Amino acid sequence: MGLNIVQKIIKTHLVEGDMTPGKPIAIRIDQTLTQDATGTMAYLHFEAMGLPKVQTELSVSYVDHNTLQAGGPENANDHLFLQTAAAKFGVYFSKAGNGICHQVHLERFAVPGKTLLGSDSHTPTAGGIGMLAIGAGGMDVALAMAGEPFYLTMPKVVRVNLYGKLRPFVSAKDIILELLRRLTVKGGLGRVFEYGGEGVKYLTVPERATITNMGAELGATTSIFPSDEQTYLFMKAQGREAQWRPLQADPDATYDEVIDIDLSELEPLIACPHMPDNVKKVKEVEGLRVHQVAIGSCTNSSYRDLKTVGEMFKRTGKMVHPMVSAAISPGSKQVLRMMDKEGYYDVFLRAGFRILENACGPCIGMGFAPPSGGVSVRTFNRNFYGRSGTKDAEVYLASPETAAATAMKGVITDPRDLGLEEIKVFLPEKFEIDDSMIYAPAADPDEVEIWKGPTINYVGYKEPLGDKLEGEVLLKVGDNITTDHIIPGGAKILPLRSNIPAISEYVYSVVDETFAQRAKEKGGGFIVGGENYGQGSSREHAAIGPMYLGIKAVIAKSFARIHHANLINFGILPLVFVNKEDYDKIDQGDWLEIDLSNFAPGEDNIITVINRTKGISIPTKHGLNKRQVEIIKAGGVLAYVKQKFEK
Ligand code: MIC
Ligand code: SF4
Repeated sequence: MGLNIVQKIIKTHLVEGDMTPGKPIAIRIDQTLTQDATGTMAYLHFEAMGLPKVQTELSVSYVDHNTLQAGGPENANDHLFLQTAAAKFGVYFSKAGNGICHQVHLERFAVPGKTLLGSDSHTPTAGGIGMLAIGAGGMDVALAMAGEPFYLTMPKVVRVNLYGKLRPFVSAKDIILELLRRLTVKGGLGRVFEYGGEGVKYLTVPERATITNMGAELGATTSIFPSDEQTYLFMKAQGREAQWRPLQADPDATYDEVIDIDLSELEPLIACPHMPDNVKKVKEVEGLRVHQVAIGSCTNSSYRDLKTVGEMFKRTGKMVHPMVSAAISPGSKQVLRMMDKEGYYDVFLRAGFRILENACGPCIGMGFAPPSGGVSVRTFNRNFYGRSGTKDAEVYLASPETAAATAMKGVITDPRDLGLEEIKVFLPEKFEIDDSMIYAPAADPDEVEIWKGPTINYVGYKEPLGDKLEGEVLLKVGDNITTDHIIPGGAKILPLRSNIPAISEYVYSVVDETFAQRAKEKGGGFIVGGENYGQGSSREHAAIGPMYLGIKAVIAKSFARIHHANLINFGILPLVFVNKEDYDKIDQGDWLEIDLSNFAPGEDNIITVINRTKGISIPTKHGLNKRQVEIIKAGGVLAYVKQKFEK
């Protein structure tokens, strides 16, 4: 029987399991990537494992998230730590100023047919080149660097059939927004989206990467495109044609589900506040007054995206509207140099754009926050409540075309209304290749001393749970809680990513300011959540912080994949209500007891939660496999692998 692309890659990397959807498997990881906000922890974990050198084919450490701290040495301390750790452990280091990890990885390192594990939820960006690229917590990435396989649930493979051709001013972003509109932020759970069909050949690698990038917002394990002529052209323009290889699904490949999208029917779409799946036609919200426009992020900051914006301003001769503050953050130094070379830097400056650093910047609330109650139109992938840095801002997500038209008019504008002729951006023959800010690992690691500033404060695991858990429900939350709710981003909190006691003070601070204090006073306890608990980012601080505050278990209706894995890694028991209505039978402040003496692997094993306050018993399931149960029992994965490495 023929194989699809996902099965082909998994088959050649399979270490455990048999590719039955829904069953646990383990795969070998060829490449890893980290970024600074999660990377500090990843290398601290790796150091704690006690190995001299990474075991992967290639590992890269990027600095792109916390680049411009306003006062305080934390960022600079982290960067130095990361640079010295990379040099010592055999990892390439991409310095701040070189670009956003996903954009740079696509340009310089990603290879079709290989596996990539990254400590960032948008790692699937590299699926645009035909890589099986998965986001995970820093601990899982540290384990992969240590040569351990990556454990996951064999996903269902969804074939997304693209046919027809996009109309002018409708672009890749609209394709993924259409999927989010149809499937919602939960629609991708346990699935990989494999793109195919006639429409694929018209999409360049960076356009494909926009789609696989934002596939993360579907909750998908990852997304992937075939490796074809387009892939070859992109890699050739990067001077990497020698690394190209073709990768296609067999003609008789089968899929668990199929979705059809007629590209010729799509029109410009926009995700409205405060969820990426709150998608409407641009036409439906046209005319809304906008205060700022931001073009950039790992979703839409490629050569193609910026050149399209540049051409729109050049051809209309328009300026940014006087009442709009508009900014561009290029995806990488390469993109910036291309813009410079082709004269678009000048176009942007003349048009009145602010040019921000080529980094994550405003996407993670690092500056450029909207005014109070303001409306911001962004080409990014997330518009979660408060993420922009302004609590009451209204953030919309759209294509570069829509963002550019909106910046000109000062109100949300359908780019087709500008009356411009179609803009076609072709790949350049050769990109401006400049790897001068990427450093190879040290030739002699013994000569490198890892530099650790005083703001780096590591806590990797805690005491094992024991046989009986008891305590108070410290917080009860609703559906779709994001990791941004659990550990917010932003200029104040991000610099604390390598300081666990300090960052833990901010756990759930946007939901309930007194949470951390209460957790400490009560000596820990429980959290109760709704559906899709922990969606969004890969940040394991959303598990480490609660662990540090003594959270023993999270009981929810369902969990998002990466956060679920992160909870287990840090010894917090994730329990799922057997009957969803039981969610109503626990209130904040209730006293719970959980007997773990029969805690054993098994999908259907029941764990009874006794609500002492209400005098009732509530059945829950953990669904954990043998390895996961052992990890919880050991007090976290670090303690677990240490036992294993010592044997
Ligand atoms: C994000 O987009 O939320 C981040 C910041 O890139 C995170 C990682 C982090 O919190 O460090 C992600 O997506 O995984
Ligand atoms: Fe950076 Fe934003 Fe992409 Fe996360 S989503 S990696 S913060 S640009």
